[in-house]
Amino acid sequence: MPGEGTWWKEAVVYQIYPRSFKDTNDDGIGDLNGITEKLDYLKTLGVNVIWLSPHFDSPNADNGYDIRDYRKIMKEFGTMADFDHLMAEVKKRNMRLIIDLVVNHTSDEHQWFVESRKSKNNPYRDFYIWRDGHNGKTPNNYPSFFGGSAWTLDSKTGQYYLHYFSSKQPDLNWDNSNVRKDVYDIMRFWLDKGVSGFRMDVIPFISKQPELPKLPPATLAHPEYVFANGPYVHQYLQEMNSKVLSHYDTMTVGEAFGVTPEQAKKFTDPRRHELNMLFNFDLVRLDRDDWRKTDWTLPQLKATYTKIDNGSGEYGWNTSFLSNHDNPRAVSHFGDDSPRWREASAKALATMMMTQRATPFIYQGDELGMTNYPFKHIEDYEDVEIRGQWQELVVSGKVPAQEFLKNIKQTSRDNARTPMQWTSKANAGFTAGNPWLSVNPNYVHINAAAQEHNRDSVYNYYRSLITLRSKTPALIYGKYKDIDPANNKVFAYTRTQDDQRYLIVINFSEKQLNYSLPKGIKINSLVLDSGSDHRVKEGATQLVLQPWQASIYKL
Ligand code: TEU
Ligand code: CA
Repeated sequence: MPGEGTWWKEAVVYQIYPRSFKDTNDDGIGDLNGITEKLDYLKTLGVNVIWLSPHFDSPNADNGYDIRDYRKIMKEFGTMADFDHLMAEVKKRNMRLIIDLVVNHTSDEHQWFVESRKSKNNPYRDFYIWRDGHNGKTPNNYPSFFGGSAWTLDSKTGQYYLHYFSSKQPDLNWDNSNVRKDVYDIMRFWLDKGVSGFRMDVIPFISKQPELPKLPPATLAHPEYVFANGPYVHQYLQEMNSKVLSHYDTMTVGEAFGVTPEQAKKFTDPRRHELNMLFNFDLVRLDRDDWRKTDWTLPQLKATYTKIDNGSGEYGWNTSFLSNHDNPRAVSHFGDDSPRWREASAKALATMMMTQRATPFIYQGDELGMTNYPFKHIEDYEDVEIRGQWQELVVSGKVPAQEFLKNIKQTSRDNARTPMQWTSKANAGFTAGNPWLSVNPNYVHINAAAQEHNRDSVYNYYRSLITLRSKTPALIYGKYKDIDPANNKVFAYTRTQDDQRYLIVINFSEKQLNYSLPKGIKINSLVLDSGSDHRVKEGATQLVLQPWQASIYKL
């Protein structure tokens, strides 16, 4: 198989959202020392790469995705000495750390922007994207993802600056070679400190459309497909690769909002020397229309997996993830988070997530089957995205408050951002202070302490899956094939490498089912099962599947 033996293909990644992971100084905000404290927990889980969401100096308009100084640590998270200590402790455990590279935009408080806005001829003016208004209005009709226009008028010079996200996140001008040079220096700074690569925030957006023509009406609802298709994105990534990445042993994953599975190869085919893999959004946004929750069916989900798998082609590589800090909790989204089925469905999803031909990314807390938060009022939300949309949609009278609230309860990013549930003690053991965002009240029974020593817990099932994957090359590299795409209750697929053949069967319903395997397929043995008492005979072609049962068989 091409690429066999590549560490970042064999890795299992764990995403940490530091603000919500573990607080060690009682200010209610997670910190770097909290991560260091929990490294043994992660080592025991079996993950070997940590992706750290932004840890840089930031005014936190978007929780660190607005960076003021790329070479400083966010003061709430600690100091550079804390970072160096964390780095050393990660290495001591033979783990690796990748960090978030957020360079489509900076904070408006970054020194480059502070300079840039001073005058039209400031040396940093061209670090950002400034335009005159058009007939007294914004330069074009670009919307911001966080509500309102993507343009803000700056009174100092009377020009508008571009920001795809909040007005506190001005977009950098990558067509300026000085911007690129400075970004590459930042990357080297962190690589030289020992990080093993980057998750790159909205990286396909770095190349803007020449002349910034206005968006035709058909693209207005999903401008990401226009933003991700600027003419120089591949040229810039190749330059970044040759100038920086190729000189280190790195892993790179691009957040590919606006990139279709068909376009993925152009980023990840190693012969093109750009990135290793992408986060494709088609799965996590399967049942989404912007902030609205829509329906999904199992055949649609399966078709998406097949499309993503095909998209990487023979040479490219994929990621597998069901949640992150921008999406609701996996079990609430794709499983059933009611007390009766939460654990079984969380295990079923874990099985699916961990057996794709891709590097798995586990989002903090998903290994415990943490759930969405029971939001009630708009005041319960903290996210800049929700506050912006509330202004644009509800305050303006376009959408009734109840309708908006009903949807965002399921789709809001804050669902995934509530503090990590460590114990059944006050504030889930996350902090001895006042948590920055409310702890999910279900921490009393959903927490790490309760699961670590329970053989049947979601946490220990993840451990088994990780162990199995790391010793089974076919589950990492093997060819992926959906063997029953139309079935709307059962997801069954094979992973094949030479004569090694595995079958994964997942019951996506709360009913017991009799399942006849497609013709020509018979079980050799059971390898791993999400329940405890399932038996299957050698040669079996019929299975009795328990509700939400997930099993891995050898064929
Ligand atoms: O997110 C990119 C992104 O476009 C979406 O996931 C976005 O957050 C939103 O949900 C679209 O409606 C990245 C980061 O992951 C996110 O946390 C940041 O807010 C965003 O970029 C800006 O840096
Ligand atoms: Ca703290």
